[in-house]
Amino acid sequence: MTRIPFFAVALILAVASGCSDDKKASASGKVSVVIGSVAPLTGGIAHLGKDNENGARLAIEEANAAGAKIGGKDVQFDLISLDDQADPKVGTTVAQKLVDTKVAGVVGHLNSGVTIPASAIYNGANPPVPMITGSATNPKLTEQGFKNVFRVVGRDDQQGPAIANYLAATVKPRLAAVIDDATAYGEGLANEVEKTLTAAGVKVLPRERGTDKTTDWKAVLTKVKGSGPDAVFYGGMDATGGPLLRQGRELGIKAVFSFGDGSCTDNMKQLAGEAADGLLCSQAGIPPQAASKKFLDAYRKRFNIDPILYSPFTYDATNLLIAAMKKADSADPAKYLPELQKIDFTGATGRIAFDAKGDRSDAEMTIFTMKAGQLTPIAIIKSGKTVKYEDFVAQSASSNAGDAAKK
Ligand code: ABU
Repeated sequence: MTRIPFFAVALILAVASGCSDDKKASASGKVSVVIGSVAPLTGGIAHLGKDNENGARLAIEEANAAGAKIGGKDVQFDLISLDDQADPKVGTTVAQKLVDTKVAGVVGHLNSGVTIPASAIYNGANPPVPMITGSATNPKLTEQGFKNVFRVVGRDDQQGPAIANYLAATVKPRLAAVIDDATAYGEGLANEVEKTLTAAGVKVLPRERGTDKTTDWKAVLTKVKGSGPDAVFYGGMDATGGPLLRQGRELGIKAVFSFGDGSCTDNMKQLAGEAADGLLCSQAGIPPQAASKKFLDAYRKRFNIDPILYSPFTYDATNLLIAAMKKADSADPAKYLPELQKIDFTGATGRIAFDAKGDRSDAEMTIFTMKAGQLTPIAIIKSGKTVKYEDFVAQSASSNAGDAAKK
């Protein structure tokens, strides 16, 4: 399976339909069930989009290798991978294409600012198309009352307090600067961090802002430097966060820098070099290296690289769609959606069940630091409790989620 260009979607329709029980046979003679994967595959965060796509692709390939029967017929799962360019307008256009293609389900999108408007398109379809994001963390996504919308990572109203409380407790800043990229994700997370820091007694400077394309932060950082903060938080993705960190150090800012999940990637060492050391950052789930050994071995074998950020979650999201279809014995969204809503599934990232809003129950948050060029997990926060990462690994030693972390 290769990435399918936008113009080829119509062609795929000739052999594949995932929506009704009256599906067309694929070239293999099996009934084709089409699952959409959507993420930015071009632009500054294409590496993260590809990571998300890889997770979905691996799950589909494994399901096909194992063989599946739905409604008494042999089925083949087909992946349509589309590029939303991290752009809300492109995202809604792509979402409409997937609805028109009658995909059985969608894994995506990556960015909250794209996923939120796209979710209205999937919800407005008849029947609504189930979608699971493995990376969009803005709370608004699951506050819209859409019953077809799910997320397998945590929310920014969990992540923001997690990283801000960790920062407040360990760095004990007197004054903090908060910067965002003016996206739904970056601004929303920065708001949560600011609220938590303020509640912890930290004075926060007036908000500074760039965009999701800003790579020259010197004007913003020069202003920040003038106020002498002890801590700087940035809400945005790694393609913009890396230059921000590098330029901050070049300007002589000594503050502790901290980022959310979009900038909590190993790419930071390429983007910011030695300036990345000492960075504190969070991810809205377990670290990729703590995913199941089965997933990590298969991912490395298939793609010859390590997962970057959320591919274990898009892998699980895809498997959740497939598991719900099998349980319902139907790939018709109207028939399998009720199974997805009440699913209890153990995947590469641990046990997954959804609450009434479609959020993952009891999602973990991980705090990392960059040490000697290595993004290193320090602590896991779950159900309001913070445990050292080594203790989390020891506690979960017998579970799937802990196996790989021991390596
Ligand atoms: N959660 C970080 C990146 C994706 C987003 O929520 O926009």
